[in-house]
Amino acid sequence: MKAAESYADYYKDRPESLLNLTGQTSYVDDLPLPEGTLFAVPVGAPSARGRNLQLDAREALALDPSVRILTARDIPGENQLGYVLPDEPLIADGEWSYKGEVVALVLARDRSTARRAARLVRISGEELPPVLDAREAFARGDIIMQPLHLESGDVDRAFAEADFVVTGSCESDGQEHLYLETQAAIAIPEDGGRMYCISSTQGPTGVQKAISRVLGIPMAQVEVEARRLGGAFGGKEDQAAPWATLAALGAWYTGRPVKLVLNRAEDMVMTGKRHPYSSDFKIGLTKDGRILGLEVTYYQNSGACIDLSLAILWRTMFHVSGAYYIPSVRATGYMCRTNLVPFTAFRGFGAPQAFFVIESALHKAAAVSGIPLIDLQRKNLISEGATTYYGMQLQDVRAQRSWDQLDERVHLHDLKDRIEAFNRTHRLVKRGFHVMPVCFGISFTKIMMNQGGALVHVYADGSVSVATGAVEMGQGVIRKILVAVAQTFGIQDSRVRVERTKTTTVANTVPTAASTGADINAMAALLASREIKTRLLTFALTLDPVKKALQRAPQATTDAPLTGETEGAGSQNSDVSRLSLKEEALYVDDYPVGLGWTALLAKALEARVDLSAHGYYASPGLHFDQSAGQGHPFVYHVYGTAVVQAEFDMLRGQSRIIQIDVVHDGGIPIDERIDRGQICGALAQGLGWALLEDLRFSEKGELLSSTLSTYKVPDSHFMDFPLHIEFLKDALNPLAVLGSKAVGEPPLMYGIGGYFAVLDALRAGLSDKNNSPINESLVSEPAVLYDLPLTNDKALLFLSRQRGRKGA
Ligand code: LUZ
Ligand code: MOS
Repeated sequence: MKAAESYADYYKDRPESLLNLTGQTSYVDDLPLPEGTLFAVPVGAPSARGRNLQLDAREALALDPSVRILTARDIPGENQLGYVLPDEPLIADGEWSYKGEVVALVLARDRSTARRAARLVRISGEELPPVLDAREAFARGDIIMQPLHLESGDVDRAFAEADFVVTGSCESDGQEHLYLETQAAIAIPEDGGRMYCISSTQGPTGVQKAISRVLGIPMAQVEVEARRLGGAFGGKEDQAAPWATLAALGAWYTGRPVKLVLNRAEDMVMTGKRHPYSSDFKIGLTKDGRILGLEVTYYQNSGACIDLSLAILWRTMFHVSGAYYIPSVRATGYMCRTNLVPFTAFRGFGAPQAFFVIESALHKAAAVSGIPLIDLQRKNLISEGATTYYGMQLQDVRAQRSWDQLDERVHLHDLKDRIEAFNRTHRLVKRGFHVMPVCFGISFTKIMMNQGGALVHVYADGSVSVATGAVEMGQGVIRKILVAVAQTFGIQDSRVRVERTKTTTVANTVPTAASTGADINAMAALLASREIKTRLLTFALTLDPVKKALQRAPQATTDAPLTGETEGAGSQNSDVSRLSLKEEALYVDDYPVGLGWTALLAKALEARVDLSAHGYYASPGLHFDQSAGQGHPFVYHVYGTAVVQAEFDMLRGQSRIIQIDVVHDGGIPIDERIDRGQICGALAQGLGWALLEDLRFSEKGELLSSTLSTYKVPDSHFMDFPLHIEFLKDALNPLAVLGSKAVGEPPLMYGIGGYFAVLDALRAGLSDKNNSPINESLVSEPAVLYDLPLTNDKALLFLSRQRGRKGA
């Protein structure tokens, strides 16, 4: 800040994103602490599975007089976090089921004392052999709940009639969220047995419920606040609750504020990740490339507790056929219980795993049938009016449009020719490409969760405060809320302030998740604002200049109403519909009446008009019959297509992305810059999952990739290639706020294209006779590998294995 600038001027035009970028925002770990705050450190189970847990805390307690050790016995309420099933104790009691599961909580006067004391807690017990693999758990009958099964059409007949029937298996690994801010909470005991907690959570209400349950106090006695998060990606949807609840337990027990912040190593070992899946597919198609039927079985590695696995498996089931239309589908999904950390929500939420399987199936079908993959894909893209296998008739389908807009830019067949020509003239560096079409359903798969609220206050000076259930985590949701409110009141953005998220301002909120943060919360804020605006306009009818203006002949307004801006249309008072607020002034028809925004507010306050309102939004049209497997589980879908070009250096054993072109259906973005950022970030995360991020557990169930030196994520060097993002043309979405579409998750799927682009570069290398003695026509199966991530070492192993089987 320059000395001459006033504080107010400095912040006037600096949106959250700029403050964030320049390090001027604070997170839980940055907050000033009340006097006497204790620091908490969780103690994790030493192995993946065991019973007869014994703790010896004597040495730890002797370290410092401030040290306290809490165990399951110290929990006043219920020692349970599970909602779908009661299978997740807050603190392990007797037995433990994954390495790092919390077995005790250490409190001390500062971080380092607490950490040292935690290391002195002696844990013993009887170790049991762990089960780590989903298929192994399945074989032992360790599945959680009933399998999910959805079927439509006649799958057996489809295979009988097909000219090609192709089968295969796929593996996709987990993924670390690696949010910059680790899990963090501060719990502050308040008067009257009340608990106040600041948590780095995507879902303050979920944390409120967990604290209330574990402490055995009513939800109204618990207040949870989330200011902003340094990233979350699903990792703080359900799994912020244990850390906040542990802090609250410590605060309850000691009567002092307690802060708990996981360090990176603890966070990587103790928190859930994306679910690994192991899947089988069978796909049948005609010789001209029409897909007739698909059968898929998913073995989801759910980890030790159910957590969000069920909702995630549902999302997998809804994305079985990816962006394609398949008339007959049979899908089965198993949640397999293993002795790994409970796997949890991660951007995409079970859909990326499904997309990987269906792309693998098409990829293999192309290899077996000889039909070029891009022709096979284009031919089977889902089209207008199609009904999904779960019974939802799709409207405003944009799969083909986005593919064709991309094709116009990139000329996919020319690209294919160019890459083949390149591969003929280059022996040691080979190229490949993959077109990745996406169709992603928007709504929480659990219908009840598709609701949200907002609270809007207009202050006398014309500034506006908005609170919603949305949590800002770098995705720009507060910017979208702000735009919706500012547009509704016709005022400048800088007048609007979006408040931190608190359970006492907006209650019963759903987590900011499922890409729906803006759809639900910006809409609730818009509805609340519209209510206040209607009060203001109705009041304005009583003002003389307005009365005078109304006596002039009515004139049609020139603005075409945007979606969500249908006020007036159904208004009973047609005079009100001639009034509007824009450019900080009151208009009648298209003429200003000489009353500015703040002058209008002053008059309204004088006349005792309520300038606060609560807004509520429930996403429309959702229903689903689980037993029939039919219904309408999504408000709409997001479409898009990306083409990824990659190369593989056969000598150095390294892959590289060369270029990515995207056409994305963003509706009419509320702020295009934010959506571009989301697409770019999601793409990086998808590419990381597909190509780099190598989550490794030892055979004893210990996380081996538990540091940033052993777990490689995409960085700015990796992302250093031409990336062209274009939005789909004519894309207004009548089903979400201001014509926009949700953006957070769908573009992650584009990254899966990176997998197949590199795989095809490898295949080009293998089929180059100068290069490799293997001749694909001599082997019965095409050289394919559906085992994600396709890291460089896996690629090299694949090459050497394929060469080893020459002529087999
Ligand atoms: N969370 C959730 C999600 O609870 N339900 C969902 O359907 C979902 N989808 C994507 C991401 N998070
Ligand atoms: Mo979720 S994967 O928290 O949107």
